[in-house]
Amino acid sequence: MKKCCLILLILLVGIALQAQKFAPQPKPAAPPKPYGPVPTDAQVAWQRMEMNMFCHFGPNTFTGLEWGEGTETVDVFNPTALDCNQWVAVAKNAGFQGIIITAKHHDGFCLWPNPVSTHTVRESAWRNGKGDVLKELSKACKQGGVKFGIYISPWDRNAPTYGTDAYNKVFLKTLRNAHTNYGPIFEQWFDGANGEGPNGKKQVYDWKKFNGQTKKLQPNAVIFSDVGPGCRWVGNEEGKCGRTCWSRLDVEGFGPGADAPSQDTLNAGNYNGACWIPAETDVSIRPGWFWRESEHPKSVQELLKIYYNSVGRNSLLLLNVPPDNHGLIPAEDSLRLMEFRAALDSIFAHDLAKKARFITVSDYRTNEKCPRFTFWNYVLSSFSPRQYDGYWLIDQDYSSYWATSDTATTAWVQFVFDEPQTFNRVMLQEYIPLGQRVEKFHIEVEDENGNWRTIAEETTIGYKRIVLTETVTTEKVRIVIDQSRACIVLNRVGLFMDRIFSE
Ligand code: FUL
Repeated sequence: MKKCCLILLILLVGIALQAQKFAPQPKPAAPPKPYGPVPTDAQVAWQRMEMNMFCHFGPNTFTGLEWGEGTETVDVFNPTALDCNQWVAVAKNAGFQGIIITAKHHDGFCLWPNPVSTHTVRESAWRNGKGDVLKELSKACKQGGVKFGIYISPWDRNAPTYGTDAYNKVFLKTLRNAHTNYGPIFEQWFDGANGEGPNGKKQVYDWKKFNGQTKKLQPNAVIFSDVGPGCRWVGNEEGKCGRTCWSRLDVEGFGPGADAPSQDTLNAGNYNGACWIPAETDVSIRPGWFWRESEHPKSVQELLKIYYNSVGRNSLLLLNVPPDNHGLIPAEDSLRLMEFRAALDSIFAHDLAKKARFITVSDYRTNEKCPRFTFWNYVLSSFSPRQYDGYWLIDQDYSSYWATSDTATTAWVQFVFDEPQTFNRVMLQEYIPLGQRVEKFHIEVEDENGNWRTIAEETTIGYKRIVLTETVTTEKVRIVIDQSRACIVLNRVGLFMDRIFSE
């Protein structure tokens, strides 16, 4: 008799669940309204690239200088075996989505035949003056499916007009030429550095025109400078973004170079910044920006640390990998990058969060009358997940997310597993097309006695946050958002085990 009742009960539950599957879904709740400044589509696409490769290449590659004087003879530039396809192959295999080349560094030498300069590849003996690095690299990028970006230094130690009004016109023509002949460009990099010193030449740059023309000619290019407008300098060259990092910045009254906000501000952003200007972390794989025979690439440990401190802290990583005097990425750098890639793959290939039996949330956006009975709700959702429920934190679609009701600015999501999981990295992502919201959160795990223990307390999340925790083994993990500036909108939670990096 008992057995019969049990079978009947199971059958009834089964039918109820199936019926639920076909039952009309409640009208989906309206999506959250954007909060604060939000990124453009180009900025979202840029941020999602996560890691790009910087290539410092030019006369300095051959002289060993970091800042060329501008007086070097053009024949100094003589790569004997330039092969941009090799750069692209290395970049792709390492997982970089784009390459940015120093088309003109501070010495003024142009890697393409810039018509408004006489200090270019055209004047050099290299390939009888017919060589063009931008042409070769942009073509290789297109063929390889890697995006192409350009660094052009405003500071120019060679241009005769530098320090006069006329230079702004020369610079605009220089930009125009690069932007019309080698596009599309995903990022335009404006360096704020200037070493003229108090008695040197003073150039008042026409940033309005530089940015305006760039936007017109390359509307999808994200413009980098200390203060954006597309993305900002992270404030140091050590590969370290702030633990608190807002993608917002106030630029009123500020400018690139000497007019930039403090490096601390650039590192953390402004809590109430009026503009969406995310941080970009530029750092070199070697001690210098340009190749030197005596220098060597950083270790995998150092690269992983940089990764966690940049991509893992709401910043894009622009890692400089300088080609050598042959015009090739040296074997030791390329090998190191492959080791770095293998390490990242081994850490991030297995997302343990996806193994959760239940994902319950304290709140989600809905029009349902009684949505708070979260466990049951999850059981039902596993048949056809409710929009904005916790399930969307582990799916593949970037644009699906967990979102709370408008009034819920604190909330939790809990992952329950069938068996204990061991991890030490927690990845969180906010859905940034709707702005950056979270300002305080913590992570808890349940121990074998059923006690909850906090393993991390942090501030911002942004596009991506990877929290390094102690190694824990648990069947239950809870992410608690303690403070959000508007309702919570997260599109990813991941749990990973890193057996390689140790601090
Ligand atoms: C700095 C420059 O002075 C360095 O040479 C390098 O190009 C780095 C990326 O930016 O401001």
